[in-house]
Amino acid sequence: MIRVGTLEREARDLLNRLGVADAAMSGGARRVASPITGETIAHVHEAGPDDCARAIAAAHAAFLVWRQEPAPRRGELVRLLGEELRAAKADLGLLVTLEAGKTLSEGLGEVQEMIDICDYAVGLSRQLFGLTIASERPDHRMMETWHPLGVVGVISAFNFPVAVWSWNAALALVCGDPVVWKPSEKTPLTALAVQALFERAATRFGDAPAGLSSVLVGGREVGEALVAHPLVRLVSATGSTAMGRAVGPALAARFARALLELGGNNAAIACPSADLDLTLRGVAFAAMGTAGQRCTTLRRLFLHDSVYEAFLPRLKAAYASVRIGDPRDGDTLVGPLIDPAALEGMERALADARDQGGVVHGGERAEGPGEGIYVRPALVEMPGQTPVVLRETFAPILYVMRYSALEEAVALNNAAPQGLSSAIFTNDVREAERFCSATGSDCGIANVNIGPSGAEIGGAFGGEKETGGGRESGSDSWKAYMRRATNTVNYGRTLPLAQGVKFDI
Ligand code: UN1
Repeated sequence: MIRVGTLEREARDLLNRLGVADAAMSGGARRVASPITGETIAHVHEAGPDDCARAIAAAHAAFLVWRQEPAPRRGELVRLLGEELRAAKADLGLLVTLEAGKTLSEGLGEVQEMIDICDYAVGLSRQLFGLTIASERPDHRMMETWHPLGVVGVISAFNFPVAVWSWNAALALVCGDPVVWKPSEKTPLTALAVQALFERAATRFGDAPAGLSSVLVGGREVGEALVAHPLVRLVSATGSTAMGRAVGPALAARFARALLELGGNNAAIACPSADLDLTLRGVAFAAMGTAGQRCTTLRRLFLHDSVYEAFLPRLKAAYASVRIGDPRDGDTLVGPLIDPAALEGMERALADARDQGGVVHGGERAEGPGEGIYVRPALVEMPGQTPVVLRETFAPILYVMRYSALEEAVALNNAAPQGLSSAIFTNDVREAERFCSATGSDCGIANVNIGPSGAEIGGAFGGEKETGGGRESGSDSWKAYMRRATNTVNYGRTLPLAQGVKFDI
């Protein structure tokens, strides 16, 4: 259904319901467009240098109070945030769809991911355990204690406009750290909405210090302010490898922590024993879902010689028939690209692929409402892993190649400069285990019989090489948000020195 010209009102209604004050927007200079139709849906105020300095100072003042709050009580605030998110799921999910162009199912899924990480963090607030370590000296005990770190800066990307904040914020808050957030300049509305929900939770909590969570809408200069400020102890940044190359060294120069979640050029291998029905579904979602705009999107597919002829026509048929259109319509699977620059990047990559011997299926403009940029996802048969295949293009392009031996496929998987996610489709336990082993995939995520995208929050999320090395979300990722103290306690009456050193005065 084509509905043009109503999005601004729809966005305003949603923002009102979510508790965003008109003052946060009216008279603002930054235009926010919906990728659904390309139309303007709001203008928002931008933070200037003074706003950044003020937010960071307030966050630091909050830190001095919040770090003294027992961790399980900090968890109570995150529990309330989870309740607010549950109550607002429908509205916030739709706002994600309006602002980022994801299908409604994926917009709601993103909010569910926020709820899940809140639940996780609440449990974690009672499990910030340290180790007790055997001392080599008599009457001594060694232990580790984990303390709040300080102000955490979060820089997030348009494609997961709210979930990535929550992976960081839910953990940071239970760990005792305030959060200052610079959302993508393409998606400030969802950030303002999340901040409003946080404030509701904080009001119900009662005595949360002001400045515990804040949003700074703006461009590169806001990110630079976070990265440069001496009171920001950790910056968690999601985005391009180019951005990471600027952020990482700047943080290193002042010995602050960097948690980088950068590019991905994720591959899947379909082996001779693969269940091809399951492979087809796994590949289709991972490559075409979110219009190819996840950092975990499947971009390279290696098909064994023995399955190539059987599988490729089925995949081509899925590409030719996938439903593209308004992401608010329930049967749409592929929504719009985020902006014209994304289309340019896609067209450039397809032209390069043709030059490098590729045969392109799809990739043309598709029907959609208004000025939204809709494309048919592209499937490209490549003669080998040429330079364009090794370049991450943030668009729905899947390069398909052949292989004949698993070692060769693993080497191809690992040849990308990035190392985020990967998958193998096989029913051969040797192949599956090899892929997950030290000599298998070199990525932070290596899956068996599921695609590379759509990770759950329970595992650590992130990757190696040009992906940046950071880990967010589950497992022991919380440790990045705390400082570790090793305590050696002597409960004896003598002072033996370690390593048998003598120093008798
Ligand atoms: C991203 O694209 O930045 O694993 C994050 C996934 C999601 C997160 C993607 N849970 O696809």
